[in-house]
Amino acid sequence: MNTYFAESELIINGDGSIFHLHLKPEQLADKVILVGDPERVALVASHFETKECEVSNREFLTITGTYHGKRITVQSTGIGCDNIDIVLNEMDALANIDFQTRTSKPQLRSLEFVRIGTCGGLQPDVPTGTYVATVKSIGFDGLLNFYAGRDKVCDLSLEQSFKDHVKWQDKMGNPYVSVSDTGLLDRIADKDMVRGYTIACGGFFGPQGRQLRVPLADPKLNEKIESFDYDGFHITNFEMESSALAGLSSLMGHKALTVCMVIANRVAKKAESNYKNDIDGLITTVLDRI
Ligand code: R1P
Ligand code: URA
Repeated sequence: MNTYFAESELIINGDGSIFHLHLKPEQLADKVILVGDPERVALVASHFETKECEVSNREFLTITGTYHGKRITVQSTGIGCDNIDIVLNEMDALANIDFQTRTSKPQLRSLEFVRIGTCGGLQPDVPTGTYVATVKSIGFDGLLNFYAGRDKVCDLSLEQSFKDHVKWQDKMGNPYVSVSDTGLLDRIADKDMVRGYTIACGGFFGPQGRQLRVPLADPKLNEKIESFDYDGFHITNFEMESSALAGLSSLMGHKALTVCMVIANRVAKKAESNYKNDIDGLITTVLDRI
């Protein structure tokens, strides 16, 4: 049976564009670069030789164009996994739902998502300026727990080892471990990138162990995260979107990878706030390899 997606479930604007992104199906490329900051969209698109459309609504700015002949959409997501839920579901709908009949198309159109982000380094060997590619992502955000296939796409063994190692407190939610696409990882994460496990947090302060004036539920959590070792991998970095991106992509039949530039090192207690020009190196590297 082909499910009919009612107006309330799949909201389409009067001009035929999807509710939040304001994008129309024909404006989406198969290769998608996701960035948090809308300003980073312009930086990515400054390398395009052609630009076919530029659309914006709220924090969601989209440009589709070509780089060395490859058709690419670059999309800002804003901050957090809640926005990844919107962007991934709306892009999947643009690709795989017929907006006229409001039913799924017969053939899956699989998209490639590469997120170019910034992150905090959690090990001494990932100083500011390092490029980190996420092999697996531990989601502190909880988003994937609301989807039925969660256990089939998550690494449950890593999930349990992590919880045991840090003596996870259930009141902090239920972390899940999503897995990046290995083909994208092999294509994009060359020797110029460190491969590691990433924690995607539902916040920049408390969930990442930054204590300003409000005390934390577990002040020792970051120390325990830093000492965790699984299959020779360490947890290299904190950011805020990779878990939902990899998890939802797996559930939808898409491919996803997150690569980030380290802008703060939590062990060395150093930060680089003036990073916006430096991230261009990571952008061109990804554009060449995507
Ligand atoms: C926090 O400052 C934001 O920066 C990181 C985090 O994931 C979070 O979105 O990524 P972006 O620079 O891509 O936004
Ligand atoms: N983004 C994060 O989420 N954390 C950091 O420490 C730096 C960038």
